[in-house]
Amino acid sequence: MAPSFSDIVEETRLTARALLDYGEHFFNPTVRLGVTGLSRAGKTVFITALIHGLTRGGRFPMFEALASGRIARAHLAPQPDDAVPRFDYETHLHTLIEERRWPNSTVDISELRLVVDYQRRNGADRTLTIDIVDYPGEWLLDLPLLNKSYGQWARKSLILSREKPRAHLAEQWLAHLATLSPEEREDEQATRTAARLFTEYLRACRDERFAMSLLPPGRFLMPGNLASSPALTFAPLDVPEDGTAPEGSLAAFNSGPEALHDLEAALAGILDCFRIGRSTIISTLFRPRIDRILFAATKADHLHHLSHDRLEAVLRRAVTRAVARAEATGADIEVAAISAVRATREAMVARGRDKLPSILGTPIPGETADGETFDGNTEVATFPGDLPADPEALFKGEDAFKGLSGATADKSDFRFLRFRPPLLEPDSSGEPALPHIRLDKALQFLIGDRLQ
Ligand SMILES: Nc1nc2c(ncn2[C@@H]2O[C@H](COP(=O)(O)OP(=O)(O)OP(=O)(O)O)[C@@H](O)[C@H]2O)c(=O)[nH]1
Ligand SMILES: [Mg+2]
Repeated sequence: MAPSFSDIVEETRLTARALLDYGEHFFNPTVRLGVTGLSRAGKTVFITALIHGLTRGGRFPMFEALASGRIARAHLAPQPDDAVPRFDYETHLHTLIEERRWPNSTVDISELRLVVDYQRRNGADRTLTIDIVDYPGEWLLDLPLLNKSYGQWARKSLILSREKPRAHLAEQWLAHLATLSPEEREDEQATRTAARLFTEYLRACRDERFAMSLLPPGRFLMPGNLASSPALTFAPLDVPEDGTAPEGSLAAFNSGPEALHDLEAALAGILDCFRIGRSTIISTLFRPRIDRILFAATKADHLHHLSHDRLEAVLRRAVTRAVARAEATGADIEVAAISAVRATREAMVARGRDKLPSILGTPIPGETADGETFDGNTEVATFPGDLPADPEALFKGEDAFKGLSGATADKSDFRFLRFRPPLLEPDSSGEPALPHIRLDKALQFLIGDRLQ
């Protein structure tokens, strides 16, 4: 059939529109800033501090475009994706500054769009749009699930739950499991109970500080908008790794396609934000890709700056393999010890005849050290200790790092006090800037060249 006149007009309009988008995008590009890390890594704090610094004009000497005055203004704009809630920047900021508390752990994905009006070095006025996504770090635990079958996942979860130290946390769930037979008729109540007990067990593992990176799905712990939905009403059953479930059976119900489908969609969405690789002109314009990766140790304010070099060395050692993989894709890599919201100050504190490089901060109410419990109002000085000169020492042999999971609370290494966000003095502009460590350097690396 010959195209009608209106089709041709429509076609032309669409083409023109595409070209316009192309031109728009070329001169005023959009970057997506993916912030990723396990739960408690500092993603939400980082994003909040970054937005505050850009919109309010933070103290960012190393972030050239801002320091040299080429950024006219940065403001929040409606985000492009209607299906995703907006990142609650205002509440997070209020919590940090007014209440001097850290934001709550994130329970669902959210997104924010930031528009930066700036002047290029050659004088031309331009706009850079930055889209930022925040999500619960626990969801990351689910990435390996994407290429596992229900049988494989159930098998592995069961083996882990029967090992020390998890076995006693799993008792209730395992007792219930013993009453179920995978071939039995499907039974929603039994599955709900299994899912609830399994979730309680996962939560106990997390709270008891056992290595949780082995415990997907994290989506059970941070269900977001899937809370008590059928998508999360499943649990591991004692099934063979590659068996098939009889129709209508409990096993079929648990491994039903709908159960994992939504998890998969959410994860694929996150992964899309983080696709890595060299780009062609077309893919630069139409597909997200990663050309820069910053590996950050996020709470550098827990150490005196004299130790920051060592902290960076430890981080570099820890991410060696990830860096090698990322480098192969052509992305630029940087490793940095930063603090998005600096909660401490530094001082030399006399101990005996020595002067020790110490940090001062207000411990969160309820934190304890040397038998003392803090009330949340008192500032204390602590000497955080030295990291080893050779980072290898933390990874091998006798002195290997025990972390929080491998030892009891008082025996684990480098157990830091958690401090409240800093008390801020309003400056001349009224709204105080947030103190930080190298957040400007991080920004310069991540988006500096987009503002040339
Ligand atoms: N001292 C200090 N503590 C920080 C800093 N950033 C984060 N924290 C601490 O780390 C905790 C976790 O930070 P969040 O930003 O909520 O972590 P997250 O990665 O968003 O965690 P989820 O939402 O659970 O995925 C906070 O509650 C603070 O205790 C920082 O710059 N300095
Ligand atoms: Mg968070």
